[in-house]
Amino acid sequence: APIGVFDSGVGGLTVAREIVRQLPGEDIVYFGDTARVPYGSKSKDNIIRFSRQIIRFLQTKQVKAIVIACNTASALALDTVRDEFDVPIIGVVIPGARAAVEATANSHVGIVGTDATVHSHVYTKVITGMNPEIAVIEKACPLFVPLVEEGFKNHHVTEEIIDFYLSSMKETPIDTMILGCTHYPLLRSKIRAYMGDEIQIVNPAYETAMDLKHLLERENMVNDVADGVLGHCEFYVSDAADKFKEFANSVMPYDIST
Ligand code: DGN
Repeated sequence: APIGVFDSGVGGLTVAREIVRQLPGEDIVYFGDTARVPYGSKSKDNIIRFSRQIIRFLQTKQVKAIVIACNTASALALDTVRDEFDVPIIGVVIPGARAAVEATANSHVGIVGTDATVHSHVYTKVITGMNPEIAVIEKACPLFVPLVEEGFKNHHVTEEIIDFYLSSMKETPIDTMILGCTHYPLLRSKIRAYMGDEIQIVNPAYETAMDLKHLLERENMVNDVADGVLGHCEFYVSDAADKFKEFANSVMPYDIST
């Protein structure tokens, strides 16, 4: 059975990419809600409603587990939908938070994400729930998403916007930073260059794929690579398939078909 992965659009591909790397034998069914992106500016009720619809769709594909590959949907919908469905559902927030708690040496962690993720304070709640000593500083960076989607990664405006959003965080003592939005790992080298080499950068996509691997191992559900045959990825979107495909081909380790 495949793994279901969903996101508000293309961002979750950074999570799918990590799953392919860490669990190369697994089949993946990916759903990108490109008709309703961005989730970052939507209300909690709607994000829960969208997530339910997508989970029902993924269940028609007989998925054995579902990854909410979107920080915004993980932050706002995971708690609700996890109790409503039988299939195991994991999000990206808890794995990312746990990695940051383990990584920080001075107990100061910075979070960047969408408006919705930051205003939910979910990362702060999860981190301080794991270790109340840790001070968390959050910053919404909504313009990072369109910059990545429009291919502006190497444009000088991206550096200016990074400076605009992160200059105050740079003044704080944080030694660990969570890239709390699916698109931000694609700006990682720029953020790293700006924040400096001393900062440890946590990519929740990577941590989530590790958690998924542990979950499948626990449940004895791992699909090993048999005879060199890798897992197959199937992609579904709610709009603009061509644009999705172009972006996916720049993120995934191989060309995709939809
Ligand atoms: N996938 C969203 C997230 O990780 O928060 C970012 C895209 C969006 O919906 N704004």
